[in-house]
Amino acid sequence: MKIKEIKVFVCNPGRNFVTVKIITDAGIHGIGDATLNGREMAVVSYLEEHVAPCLIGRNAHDIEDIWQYLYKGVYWRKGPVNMAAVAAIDMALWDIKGKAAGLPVYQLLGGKSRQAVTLYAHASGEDIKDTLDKTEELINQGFKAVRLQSAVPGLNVTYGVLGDKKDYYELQGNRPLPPEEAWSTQKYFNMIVDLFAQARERFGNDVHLLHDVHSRLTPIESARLGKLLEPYNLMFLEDASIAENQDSYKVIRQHTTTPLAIGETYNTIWDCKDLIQNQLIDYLRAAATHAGGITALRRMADFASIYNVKTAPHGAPDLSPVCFAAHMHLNIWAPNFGIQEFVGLGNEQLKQIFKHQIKVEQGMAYVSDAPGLGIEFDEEEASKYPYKRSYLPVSRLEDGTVWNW
Ligand code: CS2
Ligand code: MG
Repeated sequence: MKIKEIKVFVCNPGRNFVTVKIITDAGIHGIGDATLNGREMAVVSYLEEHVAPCLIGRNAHDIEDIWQYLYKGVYWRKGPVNMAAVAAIDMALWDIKGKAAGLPVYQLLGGKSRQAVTLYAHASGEDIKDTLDKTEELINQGFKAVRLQSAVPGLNVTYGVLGDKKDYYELQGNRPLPPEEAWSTQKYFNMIVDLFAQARERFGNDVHLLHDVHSRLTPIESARLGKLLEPYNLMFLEDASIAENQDSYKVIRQHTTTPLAIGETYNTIWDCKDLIQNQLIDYLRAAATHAGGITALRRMADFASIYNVKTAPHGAPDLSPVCFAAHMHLNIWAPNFGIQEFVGLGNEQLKQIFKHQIKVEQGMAYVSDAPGLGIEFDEEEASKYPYKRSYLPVSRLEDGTVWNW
């Protein structure tokens, strides 16, 4: 079965998504997610100009060889643009192989290790009470795990908090230039421990609580936060410090037993190998779209399982439903699956473009048994929502120093 054509689509049903479609000479096609938030067109150009021409005529069944060809054959390996392109091709090829076999992708990985995928939802608020009220709503919907992010008093904007926006699409989708947001670690520390103390006071110990530090603390500040949060038994503290410096996690680990999660910005196993084998983290957040697709995440999950590190795939609003579908197959298979981030099944436009049968009930997601990834992309519907440049924010300390957003 030969690759006959590769098409790349960019649509903006509230925010930009990049979708790859591989069409074979057998009339079977597959789709993949190549969305790199704020740098979408770099991936589009990479795919159209440098990847697609090399793949036409190749056997669509040779997923591993194509992955190796695109990874080792490029010389300038790794990186978010390159690996998002590799990821999309890889997801589409797994989709094709599943359709050709008449099997959902999880069956090709090894079948189910569980019947459903546990999700964690996002609760954010303008203050602690608002955040906890949102948390209660999610618990009442059956979610067993909730990520808490609360506005930091004294800052005009805080990561993960919607402010006056109605949803993530409105928050993320209309930034023609990078907005600049102030950050104060001191103001953050004045609030953050109280948020979790009040959460445990109000909800008890059964619900899993999580938090995303979003790389904003220095290693010793992360150690301090982890230590202060120990009484509140978080499921994990995410991106406690910057992902580039794996040595940071030696410092953090020495001081706290709060479980640590990292990986959404990682593009290959090399980015997290030392963290995993030195037991410096507890959850790996790598995403199929950013880390090279299903082939790569399967490899990372297997490596992590040797060290009892669980997977907790990234599931932010900028990962398309195609990535979520790919994660559903990986999550239902992986023996060391931990939890899946979930920000909802999207707005109405998104549901019209990306059609799937994934069910979400009581905080659990149920994978589609349709052949392949179990998701289809409506080109005509997508064409109604053209690309619109939009950036991620830039963070600055209150003295104007650029910081980690
Ligand atoms: C965040 C993401 O969901 C998360 O864990 O870190 O929302 C992140 O901010 C975005 O994916 C950036 O594009
Ligand atoms: Mg994160």
